Amino acid sequence: MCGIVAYIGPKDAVPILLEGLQRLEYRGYDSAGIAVGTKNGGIGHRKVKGRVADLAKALPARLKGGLGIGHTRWATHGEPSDENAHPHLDAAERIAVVHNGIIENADELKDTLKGRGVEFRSETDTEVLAHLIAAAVAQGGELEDAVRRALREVVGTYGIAVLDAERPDRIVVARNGSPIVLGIGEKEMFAASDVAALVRYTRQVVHLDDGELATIRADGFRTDTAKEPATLEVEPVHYDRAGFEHFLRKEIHEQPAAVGRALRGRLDERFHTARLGGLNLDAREIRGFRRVKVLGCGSAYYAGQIGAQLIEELARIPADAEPASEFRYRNPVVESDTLYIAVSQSGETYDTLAAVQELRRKGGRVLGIVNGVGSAIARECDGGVYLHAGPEVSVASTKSFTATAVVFALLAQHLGRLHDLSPADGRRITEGLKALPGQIAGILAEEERIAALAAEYVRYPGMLFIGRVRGYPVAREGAQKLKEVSYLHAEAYPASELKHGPLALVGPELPVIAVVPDDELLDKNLTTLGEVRARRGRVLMVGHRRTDAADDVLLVPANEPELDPILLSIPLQLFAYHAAVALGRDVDRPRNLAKSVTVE
Ligand code: HGA
Repeated sequence: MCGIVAYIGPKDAVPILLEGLQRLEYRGYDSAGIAVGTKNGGIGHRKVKGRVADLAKALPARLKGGLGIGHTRWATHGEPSDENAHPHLDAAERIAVVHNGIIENADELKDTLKGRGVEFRSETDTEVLAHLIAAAVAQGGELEDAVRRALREVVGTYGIAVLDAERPDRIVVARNGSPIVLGIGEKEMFAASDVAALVRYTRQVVHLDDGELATIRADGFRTDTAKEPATLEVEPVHYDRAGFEHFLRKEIHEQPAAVGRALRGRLDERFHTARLGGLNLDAREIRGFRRVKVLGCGSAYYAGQIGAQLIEELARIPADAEPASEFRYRNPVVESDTLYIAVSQSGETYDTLAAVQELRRKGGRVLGIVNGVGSAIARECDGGVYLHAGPEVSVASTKSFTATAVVFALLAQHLGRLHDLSPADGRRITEGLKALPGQIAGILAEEERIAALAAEYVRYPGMLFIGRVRGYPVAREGAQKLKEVSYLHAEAYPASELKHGPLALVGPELPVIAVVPDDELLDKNLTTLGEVRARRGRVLMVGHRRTDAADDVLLVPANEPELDPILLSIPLQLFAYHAAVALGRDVDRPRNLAKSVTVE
């Protein structure tokens, strides 16, 4: 959330900042702004409520400079407005700051600064940083030291970039809880919240550690600790819509390839298990775990719930999933014989990162299942598995959800084969995994029919999603997708819970979307559907066979029962997407949401 970009070099910074902000817009889109060091030695800036495109229109032609910082905002303190947009400047307009994060003691600091005669122009927490840094700079010394001194007064999280009109040879960046990555160019340097803003210009990057400060100059960079640049493997094309009208639809259709990548080189057909190189755990250590706890937020949590079920089924180790945000605040009991698994697409989700840090502090063993290579969570964990799903730009997650479930299946197979999963069952899972890309492509080919159903169902004010056991996390993710992008009210319940409360809501105005795999619970599920229809509730079933118990059926091919949740989720992604399109929603920029939740 909130995107930061910075540039210093021989070119005009403005188009580079704008291009970077466009690429980061999925992180926040309520307002945007840039500040540049101008030829006459001052800072020129412009910031507006709205999108990066609105900012581009509002920029005066004379705004040019060889260094600059930019920001796209997702408000936490103060409504979206021109004044609250970043960058924030001190009264003399010597210092400009962009910020991702939350300054928790901003009110106190504001009172102190006001006492010293500082006038605030915005309602943000960020503005205190501009005034604190300006005050520190006024005491003399290097900009870096002034920023460090100012940050010592701050409690909270930040990724920041700082411009000083009187030091036009550098930009200072720092991170604590919110990501900052440096990009190394030919006699030019970049910094950003996310590599998406950099890939057009460079493949050489350096990830800052928490608590670290860095300086970028046209001819290089300096970090607190010595760092080897990493080479990015993503292509700029991954951040384009490639002919699709929305990133969400593009990424739904990328799933056969994403699953193929998640599986590549990881199927061990000799021992009917999975080869997972980065776990950093030997067989004996793995056999010592008595319990597995999966942590994640939003769709990562629901994918984690599928994962916990897979581990319990295939490895027979008790496993459950919990929202990372709840876990970190409840003073968790950390057990040495529990394997903790943190799930995050970006690898920067603040609540999940905080949970990992709490676990590590208490000596817990944590694996990361993460898409963002080199991200904070990936670096903080003892080991882990990358999704290799490719960059996910859509705010509503799809391919990383699916790839996470696939990686969990591999992990569960691996743990299972170290316990009592037979070679025959191991082989069954391997064959099932190999079939997934083709089966997903088959489901995607049904898009037209799913779109037609979605267009019909949007006339209802909301929908209830239900599923039993393997179907339940699928129902939760289905409801999540629908509410995220269509804004229709959608809730998920275990099918067995329906008659304990939510059935009171069911009637001609509230349809039920039922996830019904063809497993040992089929008859129970069909009975539940009968109970819904007896109350004149319309039923859309996602499952493996046609039945009179539902009004509408979306069929998916059967796989091994343990892997069914992966396939059952796919039609519900398309259903949510087409519901949102039918309602004319801004699919890639759903209201109030942003990707990569780097604030708590
Ligand atoms: N607190 C700042 C930055 C918000 C942010 O980082 N969002 O992700 C603000 O409200 O402007």
